[in-house]
Amino acid sequence: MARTAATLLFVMVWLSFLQAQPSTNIQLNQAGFYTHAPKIAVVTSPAQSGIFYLLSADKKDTLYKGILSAPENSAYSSTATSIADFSAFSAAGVYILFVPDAGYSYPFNISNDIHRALSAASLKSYYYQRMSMPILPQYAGKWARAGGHPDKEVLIHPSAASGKRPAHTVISSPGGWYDAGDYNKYIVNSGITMCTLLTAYEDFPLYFDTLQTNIPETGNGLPDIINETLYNLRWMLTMQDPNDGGVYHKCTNAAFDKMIMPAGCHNPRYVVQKSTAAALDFAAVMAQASRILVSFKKQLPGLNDSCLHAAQYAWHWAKQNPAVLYDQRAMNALYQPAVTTGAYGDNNIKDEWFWAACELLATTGKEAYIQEILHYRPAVAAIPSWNNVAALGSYTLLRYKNTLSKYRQLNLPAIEQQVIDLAGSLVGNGGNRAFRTIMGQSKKDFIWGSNAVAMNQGIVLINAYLLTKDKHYIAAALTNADYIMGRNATGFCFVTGMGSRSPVHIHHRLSVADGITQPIPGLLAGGPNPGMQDKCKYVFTEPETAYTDTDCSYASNETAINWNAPLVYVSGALEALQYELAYSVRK
Ligand code: G3I
Ligand code: 9MR
Repeated sequence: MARTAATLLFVMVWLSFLQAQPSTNIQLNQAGFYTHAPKIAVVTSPAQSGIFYLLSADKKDTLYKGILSAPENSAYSSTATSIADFSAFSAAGVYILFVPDAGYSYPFNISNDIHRALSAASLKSYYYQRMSMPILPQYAGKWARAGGHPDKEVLIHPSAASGKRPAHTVISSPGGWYDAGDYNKYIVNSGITMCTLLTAYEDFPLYFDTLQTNIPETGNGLPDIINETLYNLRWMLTMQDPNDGGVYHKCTNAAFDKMIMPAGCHNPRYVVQKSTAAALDFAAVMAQASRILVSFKKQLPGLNDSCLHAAQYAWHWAKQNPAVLYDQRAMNALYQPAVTTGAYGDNNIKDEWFWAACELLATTGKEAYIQEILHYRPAVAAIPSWNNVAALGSYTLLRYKNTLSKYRQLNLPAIEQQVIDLAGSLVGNGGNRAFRTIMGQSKKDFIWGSNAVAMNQGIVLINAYLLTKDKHYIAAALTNADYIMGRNATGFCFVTGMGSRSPVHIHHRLSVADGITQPIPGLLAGGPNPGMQDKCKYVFTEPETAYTDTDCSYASNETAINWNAPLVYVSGALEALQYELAYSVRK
């Protein structure tokens, strides 16, 4: 009898505990909502009764009551969804949603700077990725650590041997960021990353001028987004062979380091084969950096000139070596040691030619580059990725269209139309109906690094806004921030340390090996990827749910610099533009 009573008591306590827990069946941006923006939550519990309530944070007051939309089936998982739309409510504060059959949501904010913390954390994440220097407690708190991978003695891999630098020559290539969860650095992936961060600054200088991230350089008269990118830029400069202008494809171990801290890593480091993609990506970044650094000549005398010289020298090498592709398998058949780290091999480098030519034209105004722009211009615009960088060139031509329009042969209106058409196609089909996001309306969105697809879609949409001033595009970009922050079929806010339920077991050597439970904050996880190439255990395997918060999963739960960069761009852009969203809410 006593035992039955004890069991009953246990069940009652457990039930009340469960009731007090936020429901995992209400998916929303876990940071919250801009005061004047649309506000949507998605209910994914099987039984949906039709009504939802907006409550004060203490659950005592009901502030808004609404009707859930009829359930509909999601296209890329077996999830049924109902929409709770409370866009008409706009008072700032902290709130909870209550849905009778689903329970209480996580608490969330309504405010005018809802993504400011995300914007700062996503930029700060690059400080934690810095190589060859200690990460100090006054900037990193409990994530402080010793330095590692000094890269002052890096070997020329036999694949990279040249007359003046035979195999095993020692060069110095310190600094830069770790690429991702691994400890290597890759020029190709640095290319799109640097461009995206520098472009965030070019597009929204006033916002980024004031965004401080508490890094060692903060307060030195340069914006922190520039301070941070300079750390990787200086490394990139070491990757150019001063004897011919060629650029090594990567600086790497032969094989991935174990899951240990940097200070314990002592494997030999190599620079491997020069490639045309590396030279062109390098040229593009250096050309872009050069024109931005003109504004900071006082603080950084000579650096803009050095960058421009480096860009032109790499371009010159590419012209002489126009089709040196990086094929790791072929390279390993010829040289020892075999290199098995990330390849970033790309067999179509038309877009790299286009991008580099666009950046060089925008910076120098020299007509010589127009020939390549016309030769390699894309037929349609595409969402950028590390292996498809054409849109980066288009964005730049359009950013400088006032000065470049005199080159009528560029036909800038056609390039502009391509970007607007791409944004139009993202918006035109109505997005993912079940979650009301632009992300996830095509199965093709769910690839390795799918969360970066969502953020790069966001950048296309923001560019369409900058070109047309049509504010619908900002609202569309915001739906993808909502996706990243929790309004998705997994229910995760995909940025470490943000929101109420975010990845804890990210595939990230620094976060796994440091012995600290919480991962390094501000990192964007790769996201759903039904490819599941890591062969880890996935509980859910459909396109929009194939995500697992385990450190085994490099195919869905790694982080990478090229994924975080568009998050920095989009979160900053939304902060800069949020006041434009007022139009989109019906009162
Ligand atoms: O290009 C094909 C396309 O034609 C085809 O339709 C599609 C079908 O799945 O696949 C495409 O290739 C994919 C390729 O990325 C380009 O998108 C591969 O399947 C996919 O496996 C490959 O994933 C890359 C992964 O490395 C493996 O090479 C990711 O994009 C890339 O972000 C990732 O990068 C790694 C580095 O190598 C090492 N450091 C960590 C970093 C992040 O995981
Ligand atoms: O940690 C590596 C990660 O950065 C890469 O994206 C991934 C794919 O190249 O590879 C990871 O390393 C794994 C390796 O490929 C296979 N053995 C296990 C490694 C992870 O511990």
